[in-house]
Amino acid sequence: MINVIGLGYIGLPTALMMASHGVEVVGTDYNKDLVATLNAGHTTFKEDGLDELFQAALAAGIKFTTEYQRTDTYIVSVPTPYDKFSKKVDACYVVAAVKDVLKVCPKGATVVIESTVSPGTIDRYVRPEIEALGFKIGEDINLVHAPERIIPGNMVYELLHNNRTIGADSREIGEKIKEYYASFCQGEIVVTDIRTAEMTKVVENTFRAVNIAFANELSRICRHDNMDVYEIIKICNMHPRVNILQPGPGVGGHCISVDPWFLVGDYPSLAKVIDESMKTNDSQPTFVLNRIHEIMQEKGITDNRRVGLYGLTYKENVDDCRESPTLQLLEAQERHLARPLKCYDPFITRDIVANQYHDFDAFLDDIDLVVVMVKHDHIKQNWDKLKGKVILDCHNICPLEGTYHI
Ligand code: SAJ
Repeated sequence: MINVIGLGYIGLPTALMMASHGVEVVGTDYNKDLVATLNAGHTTFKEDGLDELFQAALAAGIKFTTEYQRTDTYIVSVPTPYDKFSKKVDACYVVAAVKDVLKVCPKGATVVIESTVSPGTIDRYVRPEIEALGFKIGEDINLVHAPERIIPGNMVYELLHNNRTIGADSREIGEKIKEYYASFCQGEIVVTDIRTAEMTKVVENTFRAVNIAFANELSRICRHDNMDVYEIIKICNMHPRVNILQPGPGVGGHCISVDPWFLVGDYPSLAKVIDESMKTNDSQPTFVLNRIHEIMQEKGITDNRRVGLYGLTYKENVDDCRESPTLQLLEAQERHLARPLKCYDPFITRDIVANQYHDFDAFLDDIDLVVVMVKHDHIKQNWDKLKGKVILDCHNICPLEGTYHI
């Protein structure tokens, strides 16, 4: 039996996937409300195919509880927050989960850490805690790091099809854990050591962050001299060895906007390109804010109560607002003491910011300038309603004449 610890964005789909592929699974989370919701037959967030997967896992007998189980294999997928000042990963939840496992597990059990950690975290923070409690790693307990790679918005598909990495101290344990993942994963599964696995995960997200920063920087260069960045990227990407990503209003989510900082925090004198890239991405919402001011002046809009931000989530078609560019923009705007801009997001039904609307038409009625911060499918189906508005499109998706871009 596998006990999955932490039933969030990664733990839940992983637990469901294994359960629906014949592995006996118990999911544990310290959040009683979350466990109660799952036990009442409801998922806790939206993803294509997640509800169907949930039903299949329930039919296969998955259980949810707040208690750690006594078993031989654990998968830990708890959050790894990062300290905004030191830029270092905070492994406290991982360490706490491993310590709780040690209280109940039999000798020789294996703990698979799926949470993203910076290279060296397991050596520096997890091993010493285990050893301090008198356990011998490799005999009393085995450690594995199997970082996830699934992308929010397409998680279920990617869980099934992505290649995976498993880092283990011993080949034998690595191969044993590989079998569990192979129960559902159709991609290739590479077994390596723990430090390599830690590094690959952070490097993958850093690669994307640096490349988004490049696109964002191009958007500023092009804006400075009135060139069309999208046309330029489109043409460049026709070169067989060029593949530039898209500029946007900033980078959000809990991965690309966070993980690369771990490398900057741990290697401040070495991670120069990464540091600059992260600063570029982090200042992109302020760049959009300046664009809003420019357009307001050009169009004679003097009152920022007539400006509305469309989209609060960190990217399209998800309901996750963590580190979202819109929230970053609002924070930057607050520093100028202006009245908060109006906001609307079809995916966010609870109130999370001031001046948030829950009705799209009412939102549009109250504004003259719409800033498209997120390219939800919803807005692509509603361009008609935006006719007559001034539009700042941060993603180059609006077909209407006269649309402004970043
Ligand atoms: N973005 C751009 N321009 C682009 C692509 C993305 O501005 O061309 C922005 C998005 O709008 C968003 C942010 O970047 O704000 C991040 O979105 P994303 O779709 O690039 O990535 P995430 O954070 O949803 O998921 C990433 C993925 N990592 C990589 O693609 C290398 C995913 O595979 C990881 O599993 C996930 O991080 C994670 O959990 O680490």
